[in-house]
Amino acid sequence: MECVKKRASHSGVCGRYKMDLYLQIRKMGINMKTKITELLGIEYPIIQGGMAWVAEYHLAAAVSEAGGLGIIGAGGAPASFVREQIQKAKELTKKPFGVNVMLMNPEADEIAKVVVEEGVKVVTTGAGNPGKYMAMWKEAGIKVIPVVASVGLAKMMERAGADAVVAEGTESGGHIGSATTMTLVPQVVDAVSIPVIAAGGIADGRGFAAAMMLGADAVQMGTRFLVAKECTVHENYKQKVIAAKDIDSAVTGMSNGHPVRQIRNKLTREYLQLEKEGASLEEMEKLTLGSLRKAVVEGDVVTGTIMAGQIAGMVSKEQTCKEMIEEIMSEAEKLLKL
Ligand code: TUI
Repeated sequence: MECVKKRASHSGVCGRYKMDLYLQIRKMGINMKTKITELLGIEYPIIQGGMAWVAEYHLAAAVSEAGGLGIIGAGGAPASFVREQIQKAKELTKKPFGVNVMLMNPEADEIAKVVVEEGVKVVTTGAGNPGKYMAMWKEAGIKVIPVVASVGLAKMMERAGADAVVAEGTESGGHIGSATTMTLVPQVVDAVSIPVIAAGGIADGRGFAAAMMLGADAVQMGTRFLVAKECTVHENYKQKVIAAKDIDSAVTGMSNGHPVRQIRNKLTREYLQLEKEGASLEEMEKLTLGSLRKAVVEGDVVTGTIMAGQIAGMVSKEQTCKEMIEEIMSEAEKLLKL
């Protein structure tokens, strides 16, 4: 995407820019190279979201083996568990994989050290500002890719030395910001010089192609990989994602500063009711304590949290990671070749 990313400060798309874009598209295809494939040493510019509880080593290794970048999601897990996950992934793949450090994790400081000690190649972060770990990670030669939901944080991360950013729109599952992918990605692309990975609402070749048109160098997908054959999430969880329609997600926690997108169920109805009644944070937290684990591990999709993005409505079947990635790349190839 070298030419595409010669984006100047486009207040409009100039003729030269259009020509560069056209030439770049002609060069793309299944053997698509972008700044991200080069930076990370991967075959396809597809990154798997570091979903808490869901993105464990089987899924991460399968995505990396299929030519994308698999990510182990540390979520709220203890540092010792994250270390084990990394060691198990190394047994399944020699290809690069990453770890997502969820910054609200009480053991984030320890996990930040574990990724260095274990020689992890790529770190993504979520739900906060990873500034305090940046020097240590960079010194260890780790590629650091913070997930951001705003232009402001993207610029701050570039200044702090990030190698790329994931611009994640509000269509995503889990903890979200407020800007949509369609509006956030091009604004982040214009604001920073490092590569941008688009996330939120992307699950097929059309979404992939659209992200490229917005100036992204790769996509990150979570919801589609949730239903991958190699994803060990409980079968009930997968079936809820597969059955979901376009408007079946709800955002809880808007009133308390912890917005989380998840599939509607008894839990979301009760949570939203508490919010309406102005309940205390404690009361709301009582409902969600351990609720993600309940859904992912135990398959309780009634009182558990089923985090998933809005694109769940389009995710309709279980496939291997390889099938998913190859299908997306071949759809995108047709679309982008015009
Ligand atoms: O982190 C995510 N998505 C997540 S984390 C997660 S674990 C969790 N479990 C239960 C409740 C809450 C979280 C589930 N899904 N995506 C990346 C992301 N980061 N989205 C939004 C942000 C974000 C938000 C605020 C990043 C930074 C930020 O503030 C930065 C600052 O300056 O503090």
